[in-house]
Amino acid sequence: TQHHETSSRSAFIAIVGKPNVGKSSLMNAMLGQKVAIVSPKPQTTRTRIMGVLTKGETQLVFIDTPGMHKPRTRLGDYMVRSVSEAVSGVDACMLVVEPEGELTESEHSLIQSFQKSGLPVVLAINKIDLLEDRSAILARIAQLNGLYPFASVVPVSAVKGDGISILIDELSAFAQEGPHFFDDDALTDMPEKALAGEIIREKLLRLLNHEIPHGIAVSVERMREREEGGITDIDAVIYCERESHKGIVIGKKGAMLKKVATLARKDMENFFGCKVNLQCWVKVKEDWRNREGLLRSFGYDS
Ligand code: GDP
Ligand code: K
Ligand code: MG
Repeated sequence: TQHHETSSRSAFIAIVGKPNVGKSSLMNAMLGQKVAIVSPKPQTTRTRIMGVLTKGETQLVFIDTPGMHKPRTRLGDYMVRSVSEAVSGVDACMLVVEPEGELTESEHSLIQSFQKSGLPVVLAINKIDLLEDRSAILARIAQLNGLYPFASVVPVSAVKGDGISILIDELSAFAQEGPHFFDDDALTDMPEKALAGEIIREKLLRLLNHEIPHGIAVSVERMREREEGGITDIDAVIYCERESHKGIVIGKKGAMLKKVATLARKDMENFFGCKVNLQCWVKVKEDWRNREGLLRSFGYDS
């Protein structure tokens, strides 16, 4: 029998860092597609999301984690646990930090956990577009290099796209010989229904006031392509914690819900590559964040 020499390689990479540092934005920038939702609010990313990037023989599987924070609810607790689960068993970590300022306590404890595990870590200094004086990057690199023997340090901007291909190259160095775990054209492990729900949640996070979005969950009840093809019907329920929140989500004469649904539909059409007919309903489910059964029905497996 003939022996086929395979050179396919893959690496699992956990993306970690404090909330809002740009973890999801960086993963999306590397994938060239918005897979993880992004917003200026902490706790935007609730579950572990895998992003898949295949370039030639190398497949990188990114695990985008929720930021570290002190859990106050069962959902928060789940989010923190999914960070530590994501880090175990990966080939390397990518730690994302701000371009300036003191490191937080949670960042220091992450570095300590690297020290214990001896995990290779690529440090991404994100948001360098915000620096007025680019030469400040050198001092930042020197400061951070003193804290851990990082495999490499890459200054990047997820928003401007600076340094992204260097980052991909650095991370590719950790790929091990072996099969690809996903199809070469896959972008994520997230089921399409969950992705559609996340797109709606992102619009809500962007358009609504501070207090409400964390009390919101989206459940996509139906997603079906019509027989004649070309159009996909998507039915989604937006759950909020209070009757008063429901009014805000719907808005005056339904204006807010319409805006959310229009923006979400455009993103879905772009992502799924077909026309979408999106229907959204708003329901009240009090205190859903603390009820495990409901958490599971929203897709947060714990
Ligand atoms: P995460 O919580 O770490 O996943 O952070 P996100 O990816 O959700 O980003 C948080 C906020 O930072 C969003 O408003 C992003 O648009 C913004 N952001 C992310 N990367 C950059 C960057 O390179 N430059 C600037 N100026 N903003 C960024
Ligand atoms: K965020
Ligand atoms: Mg995120």
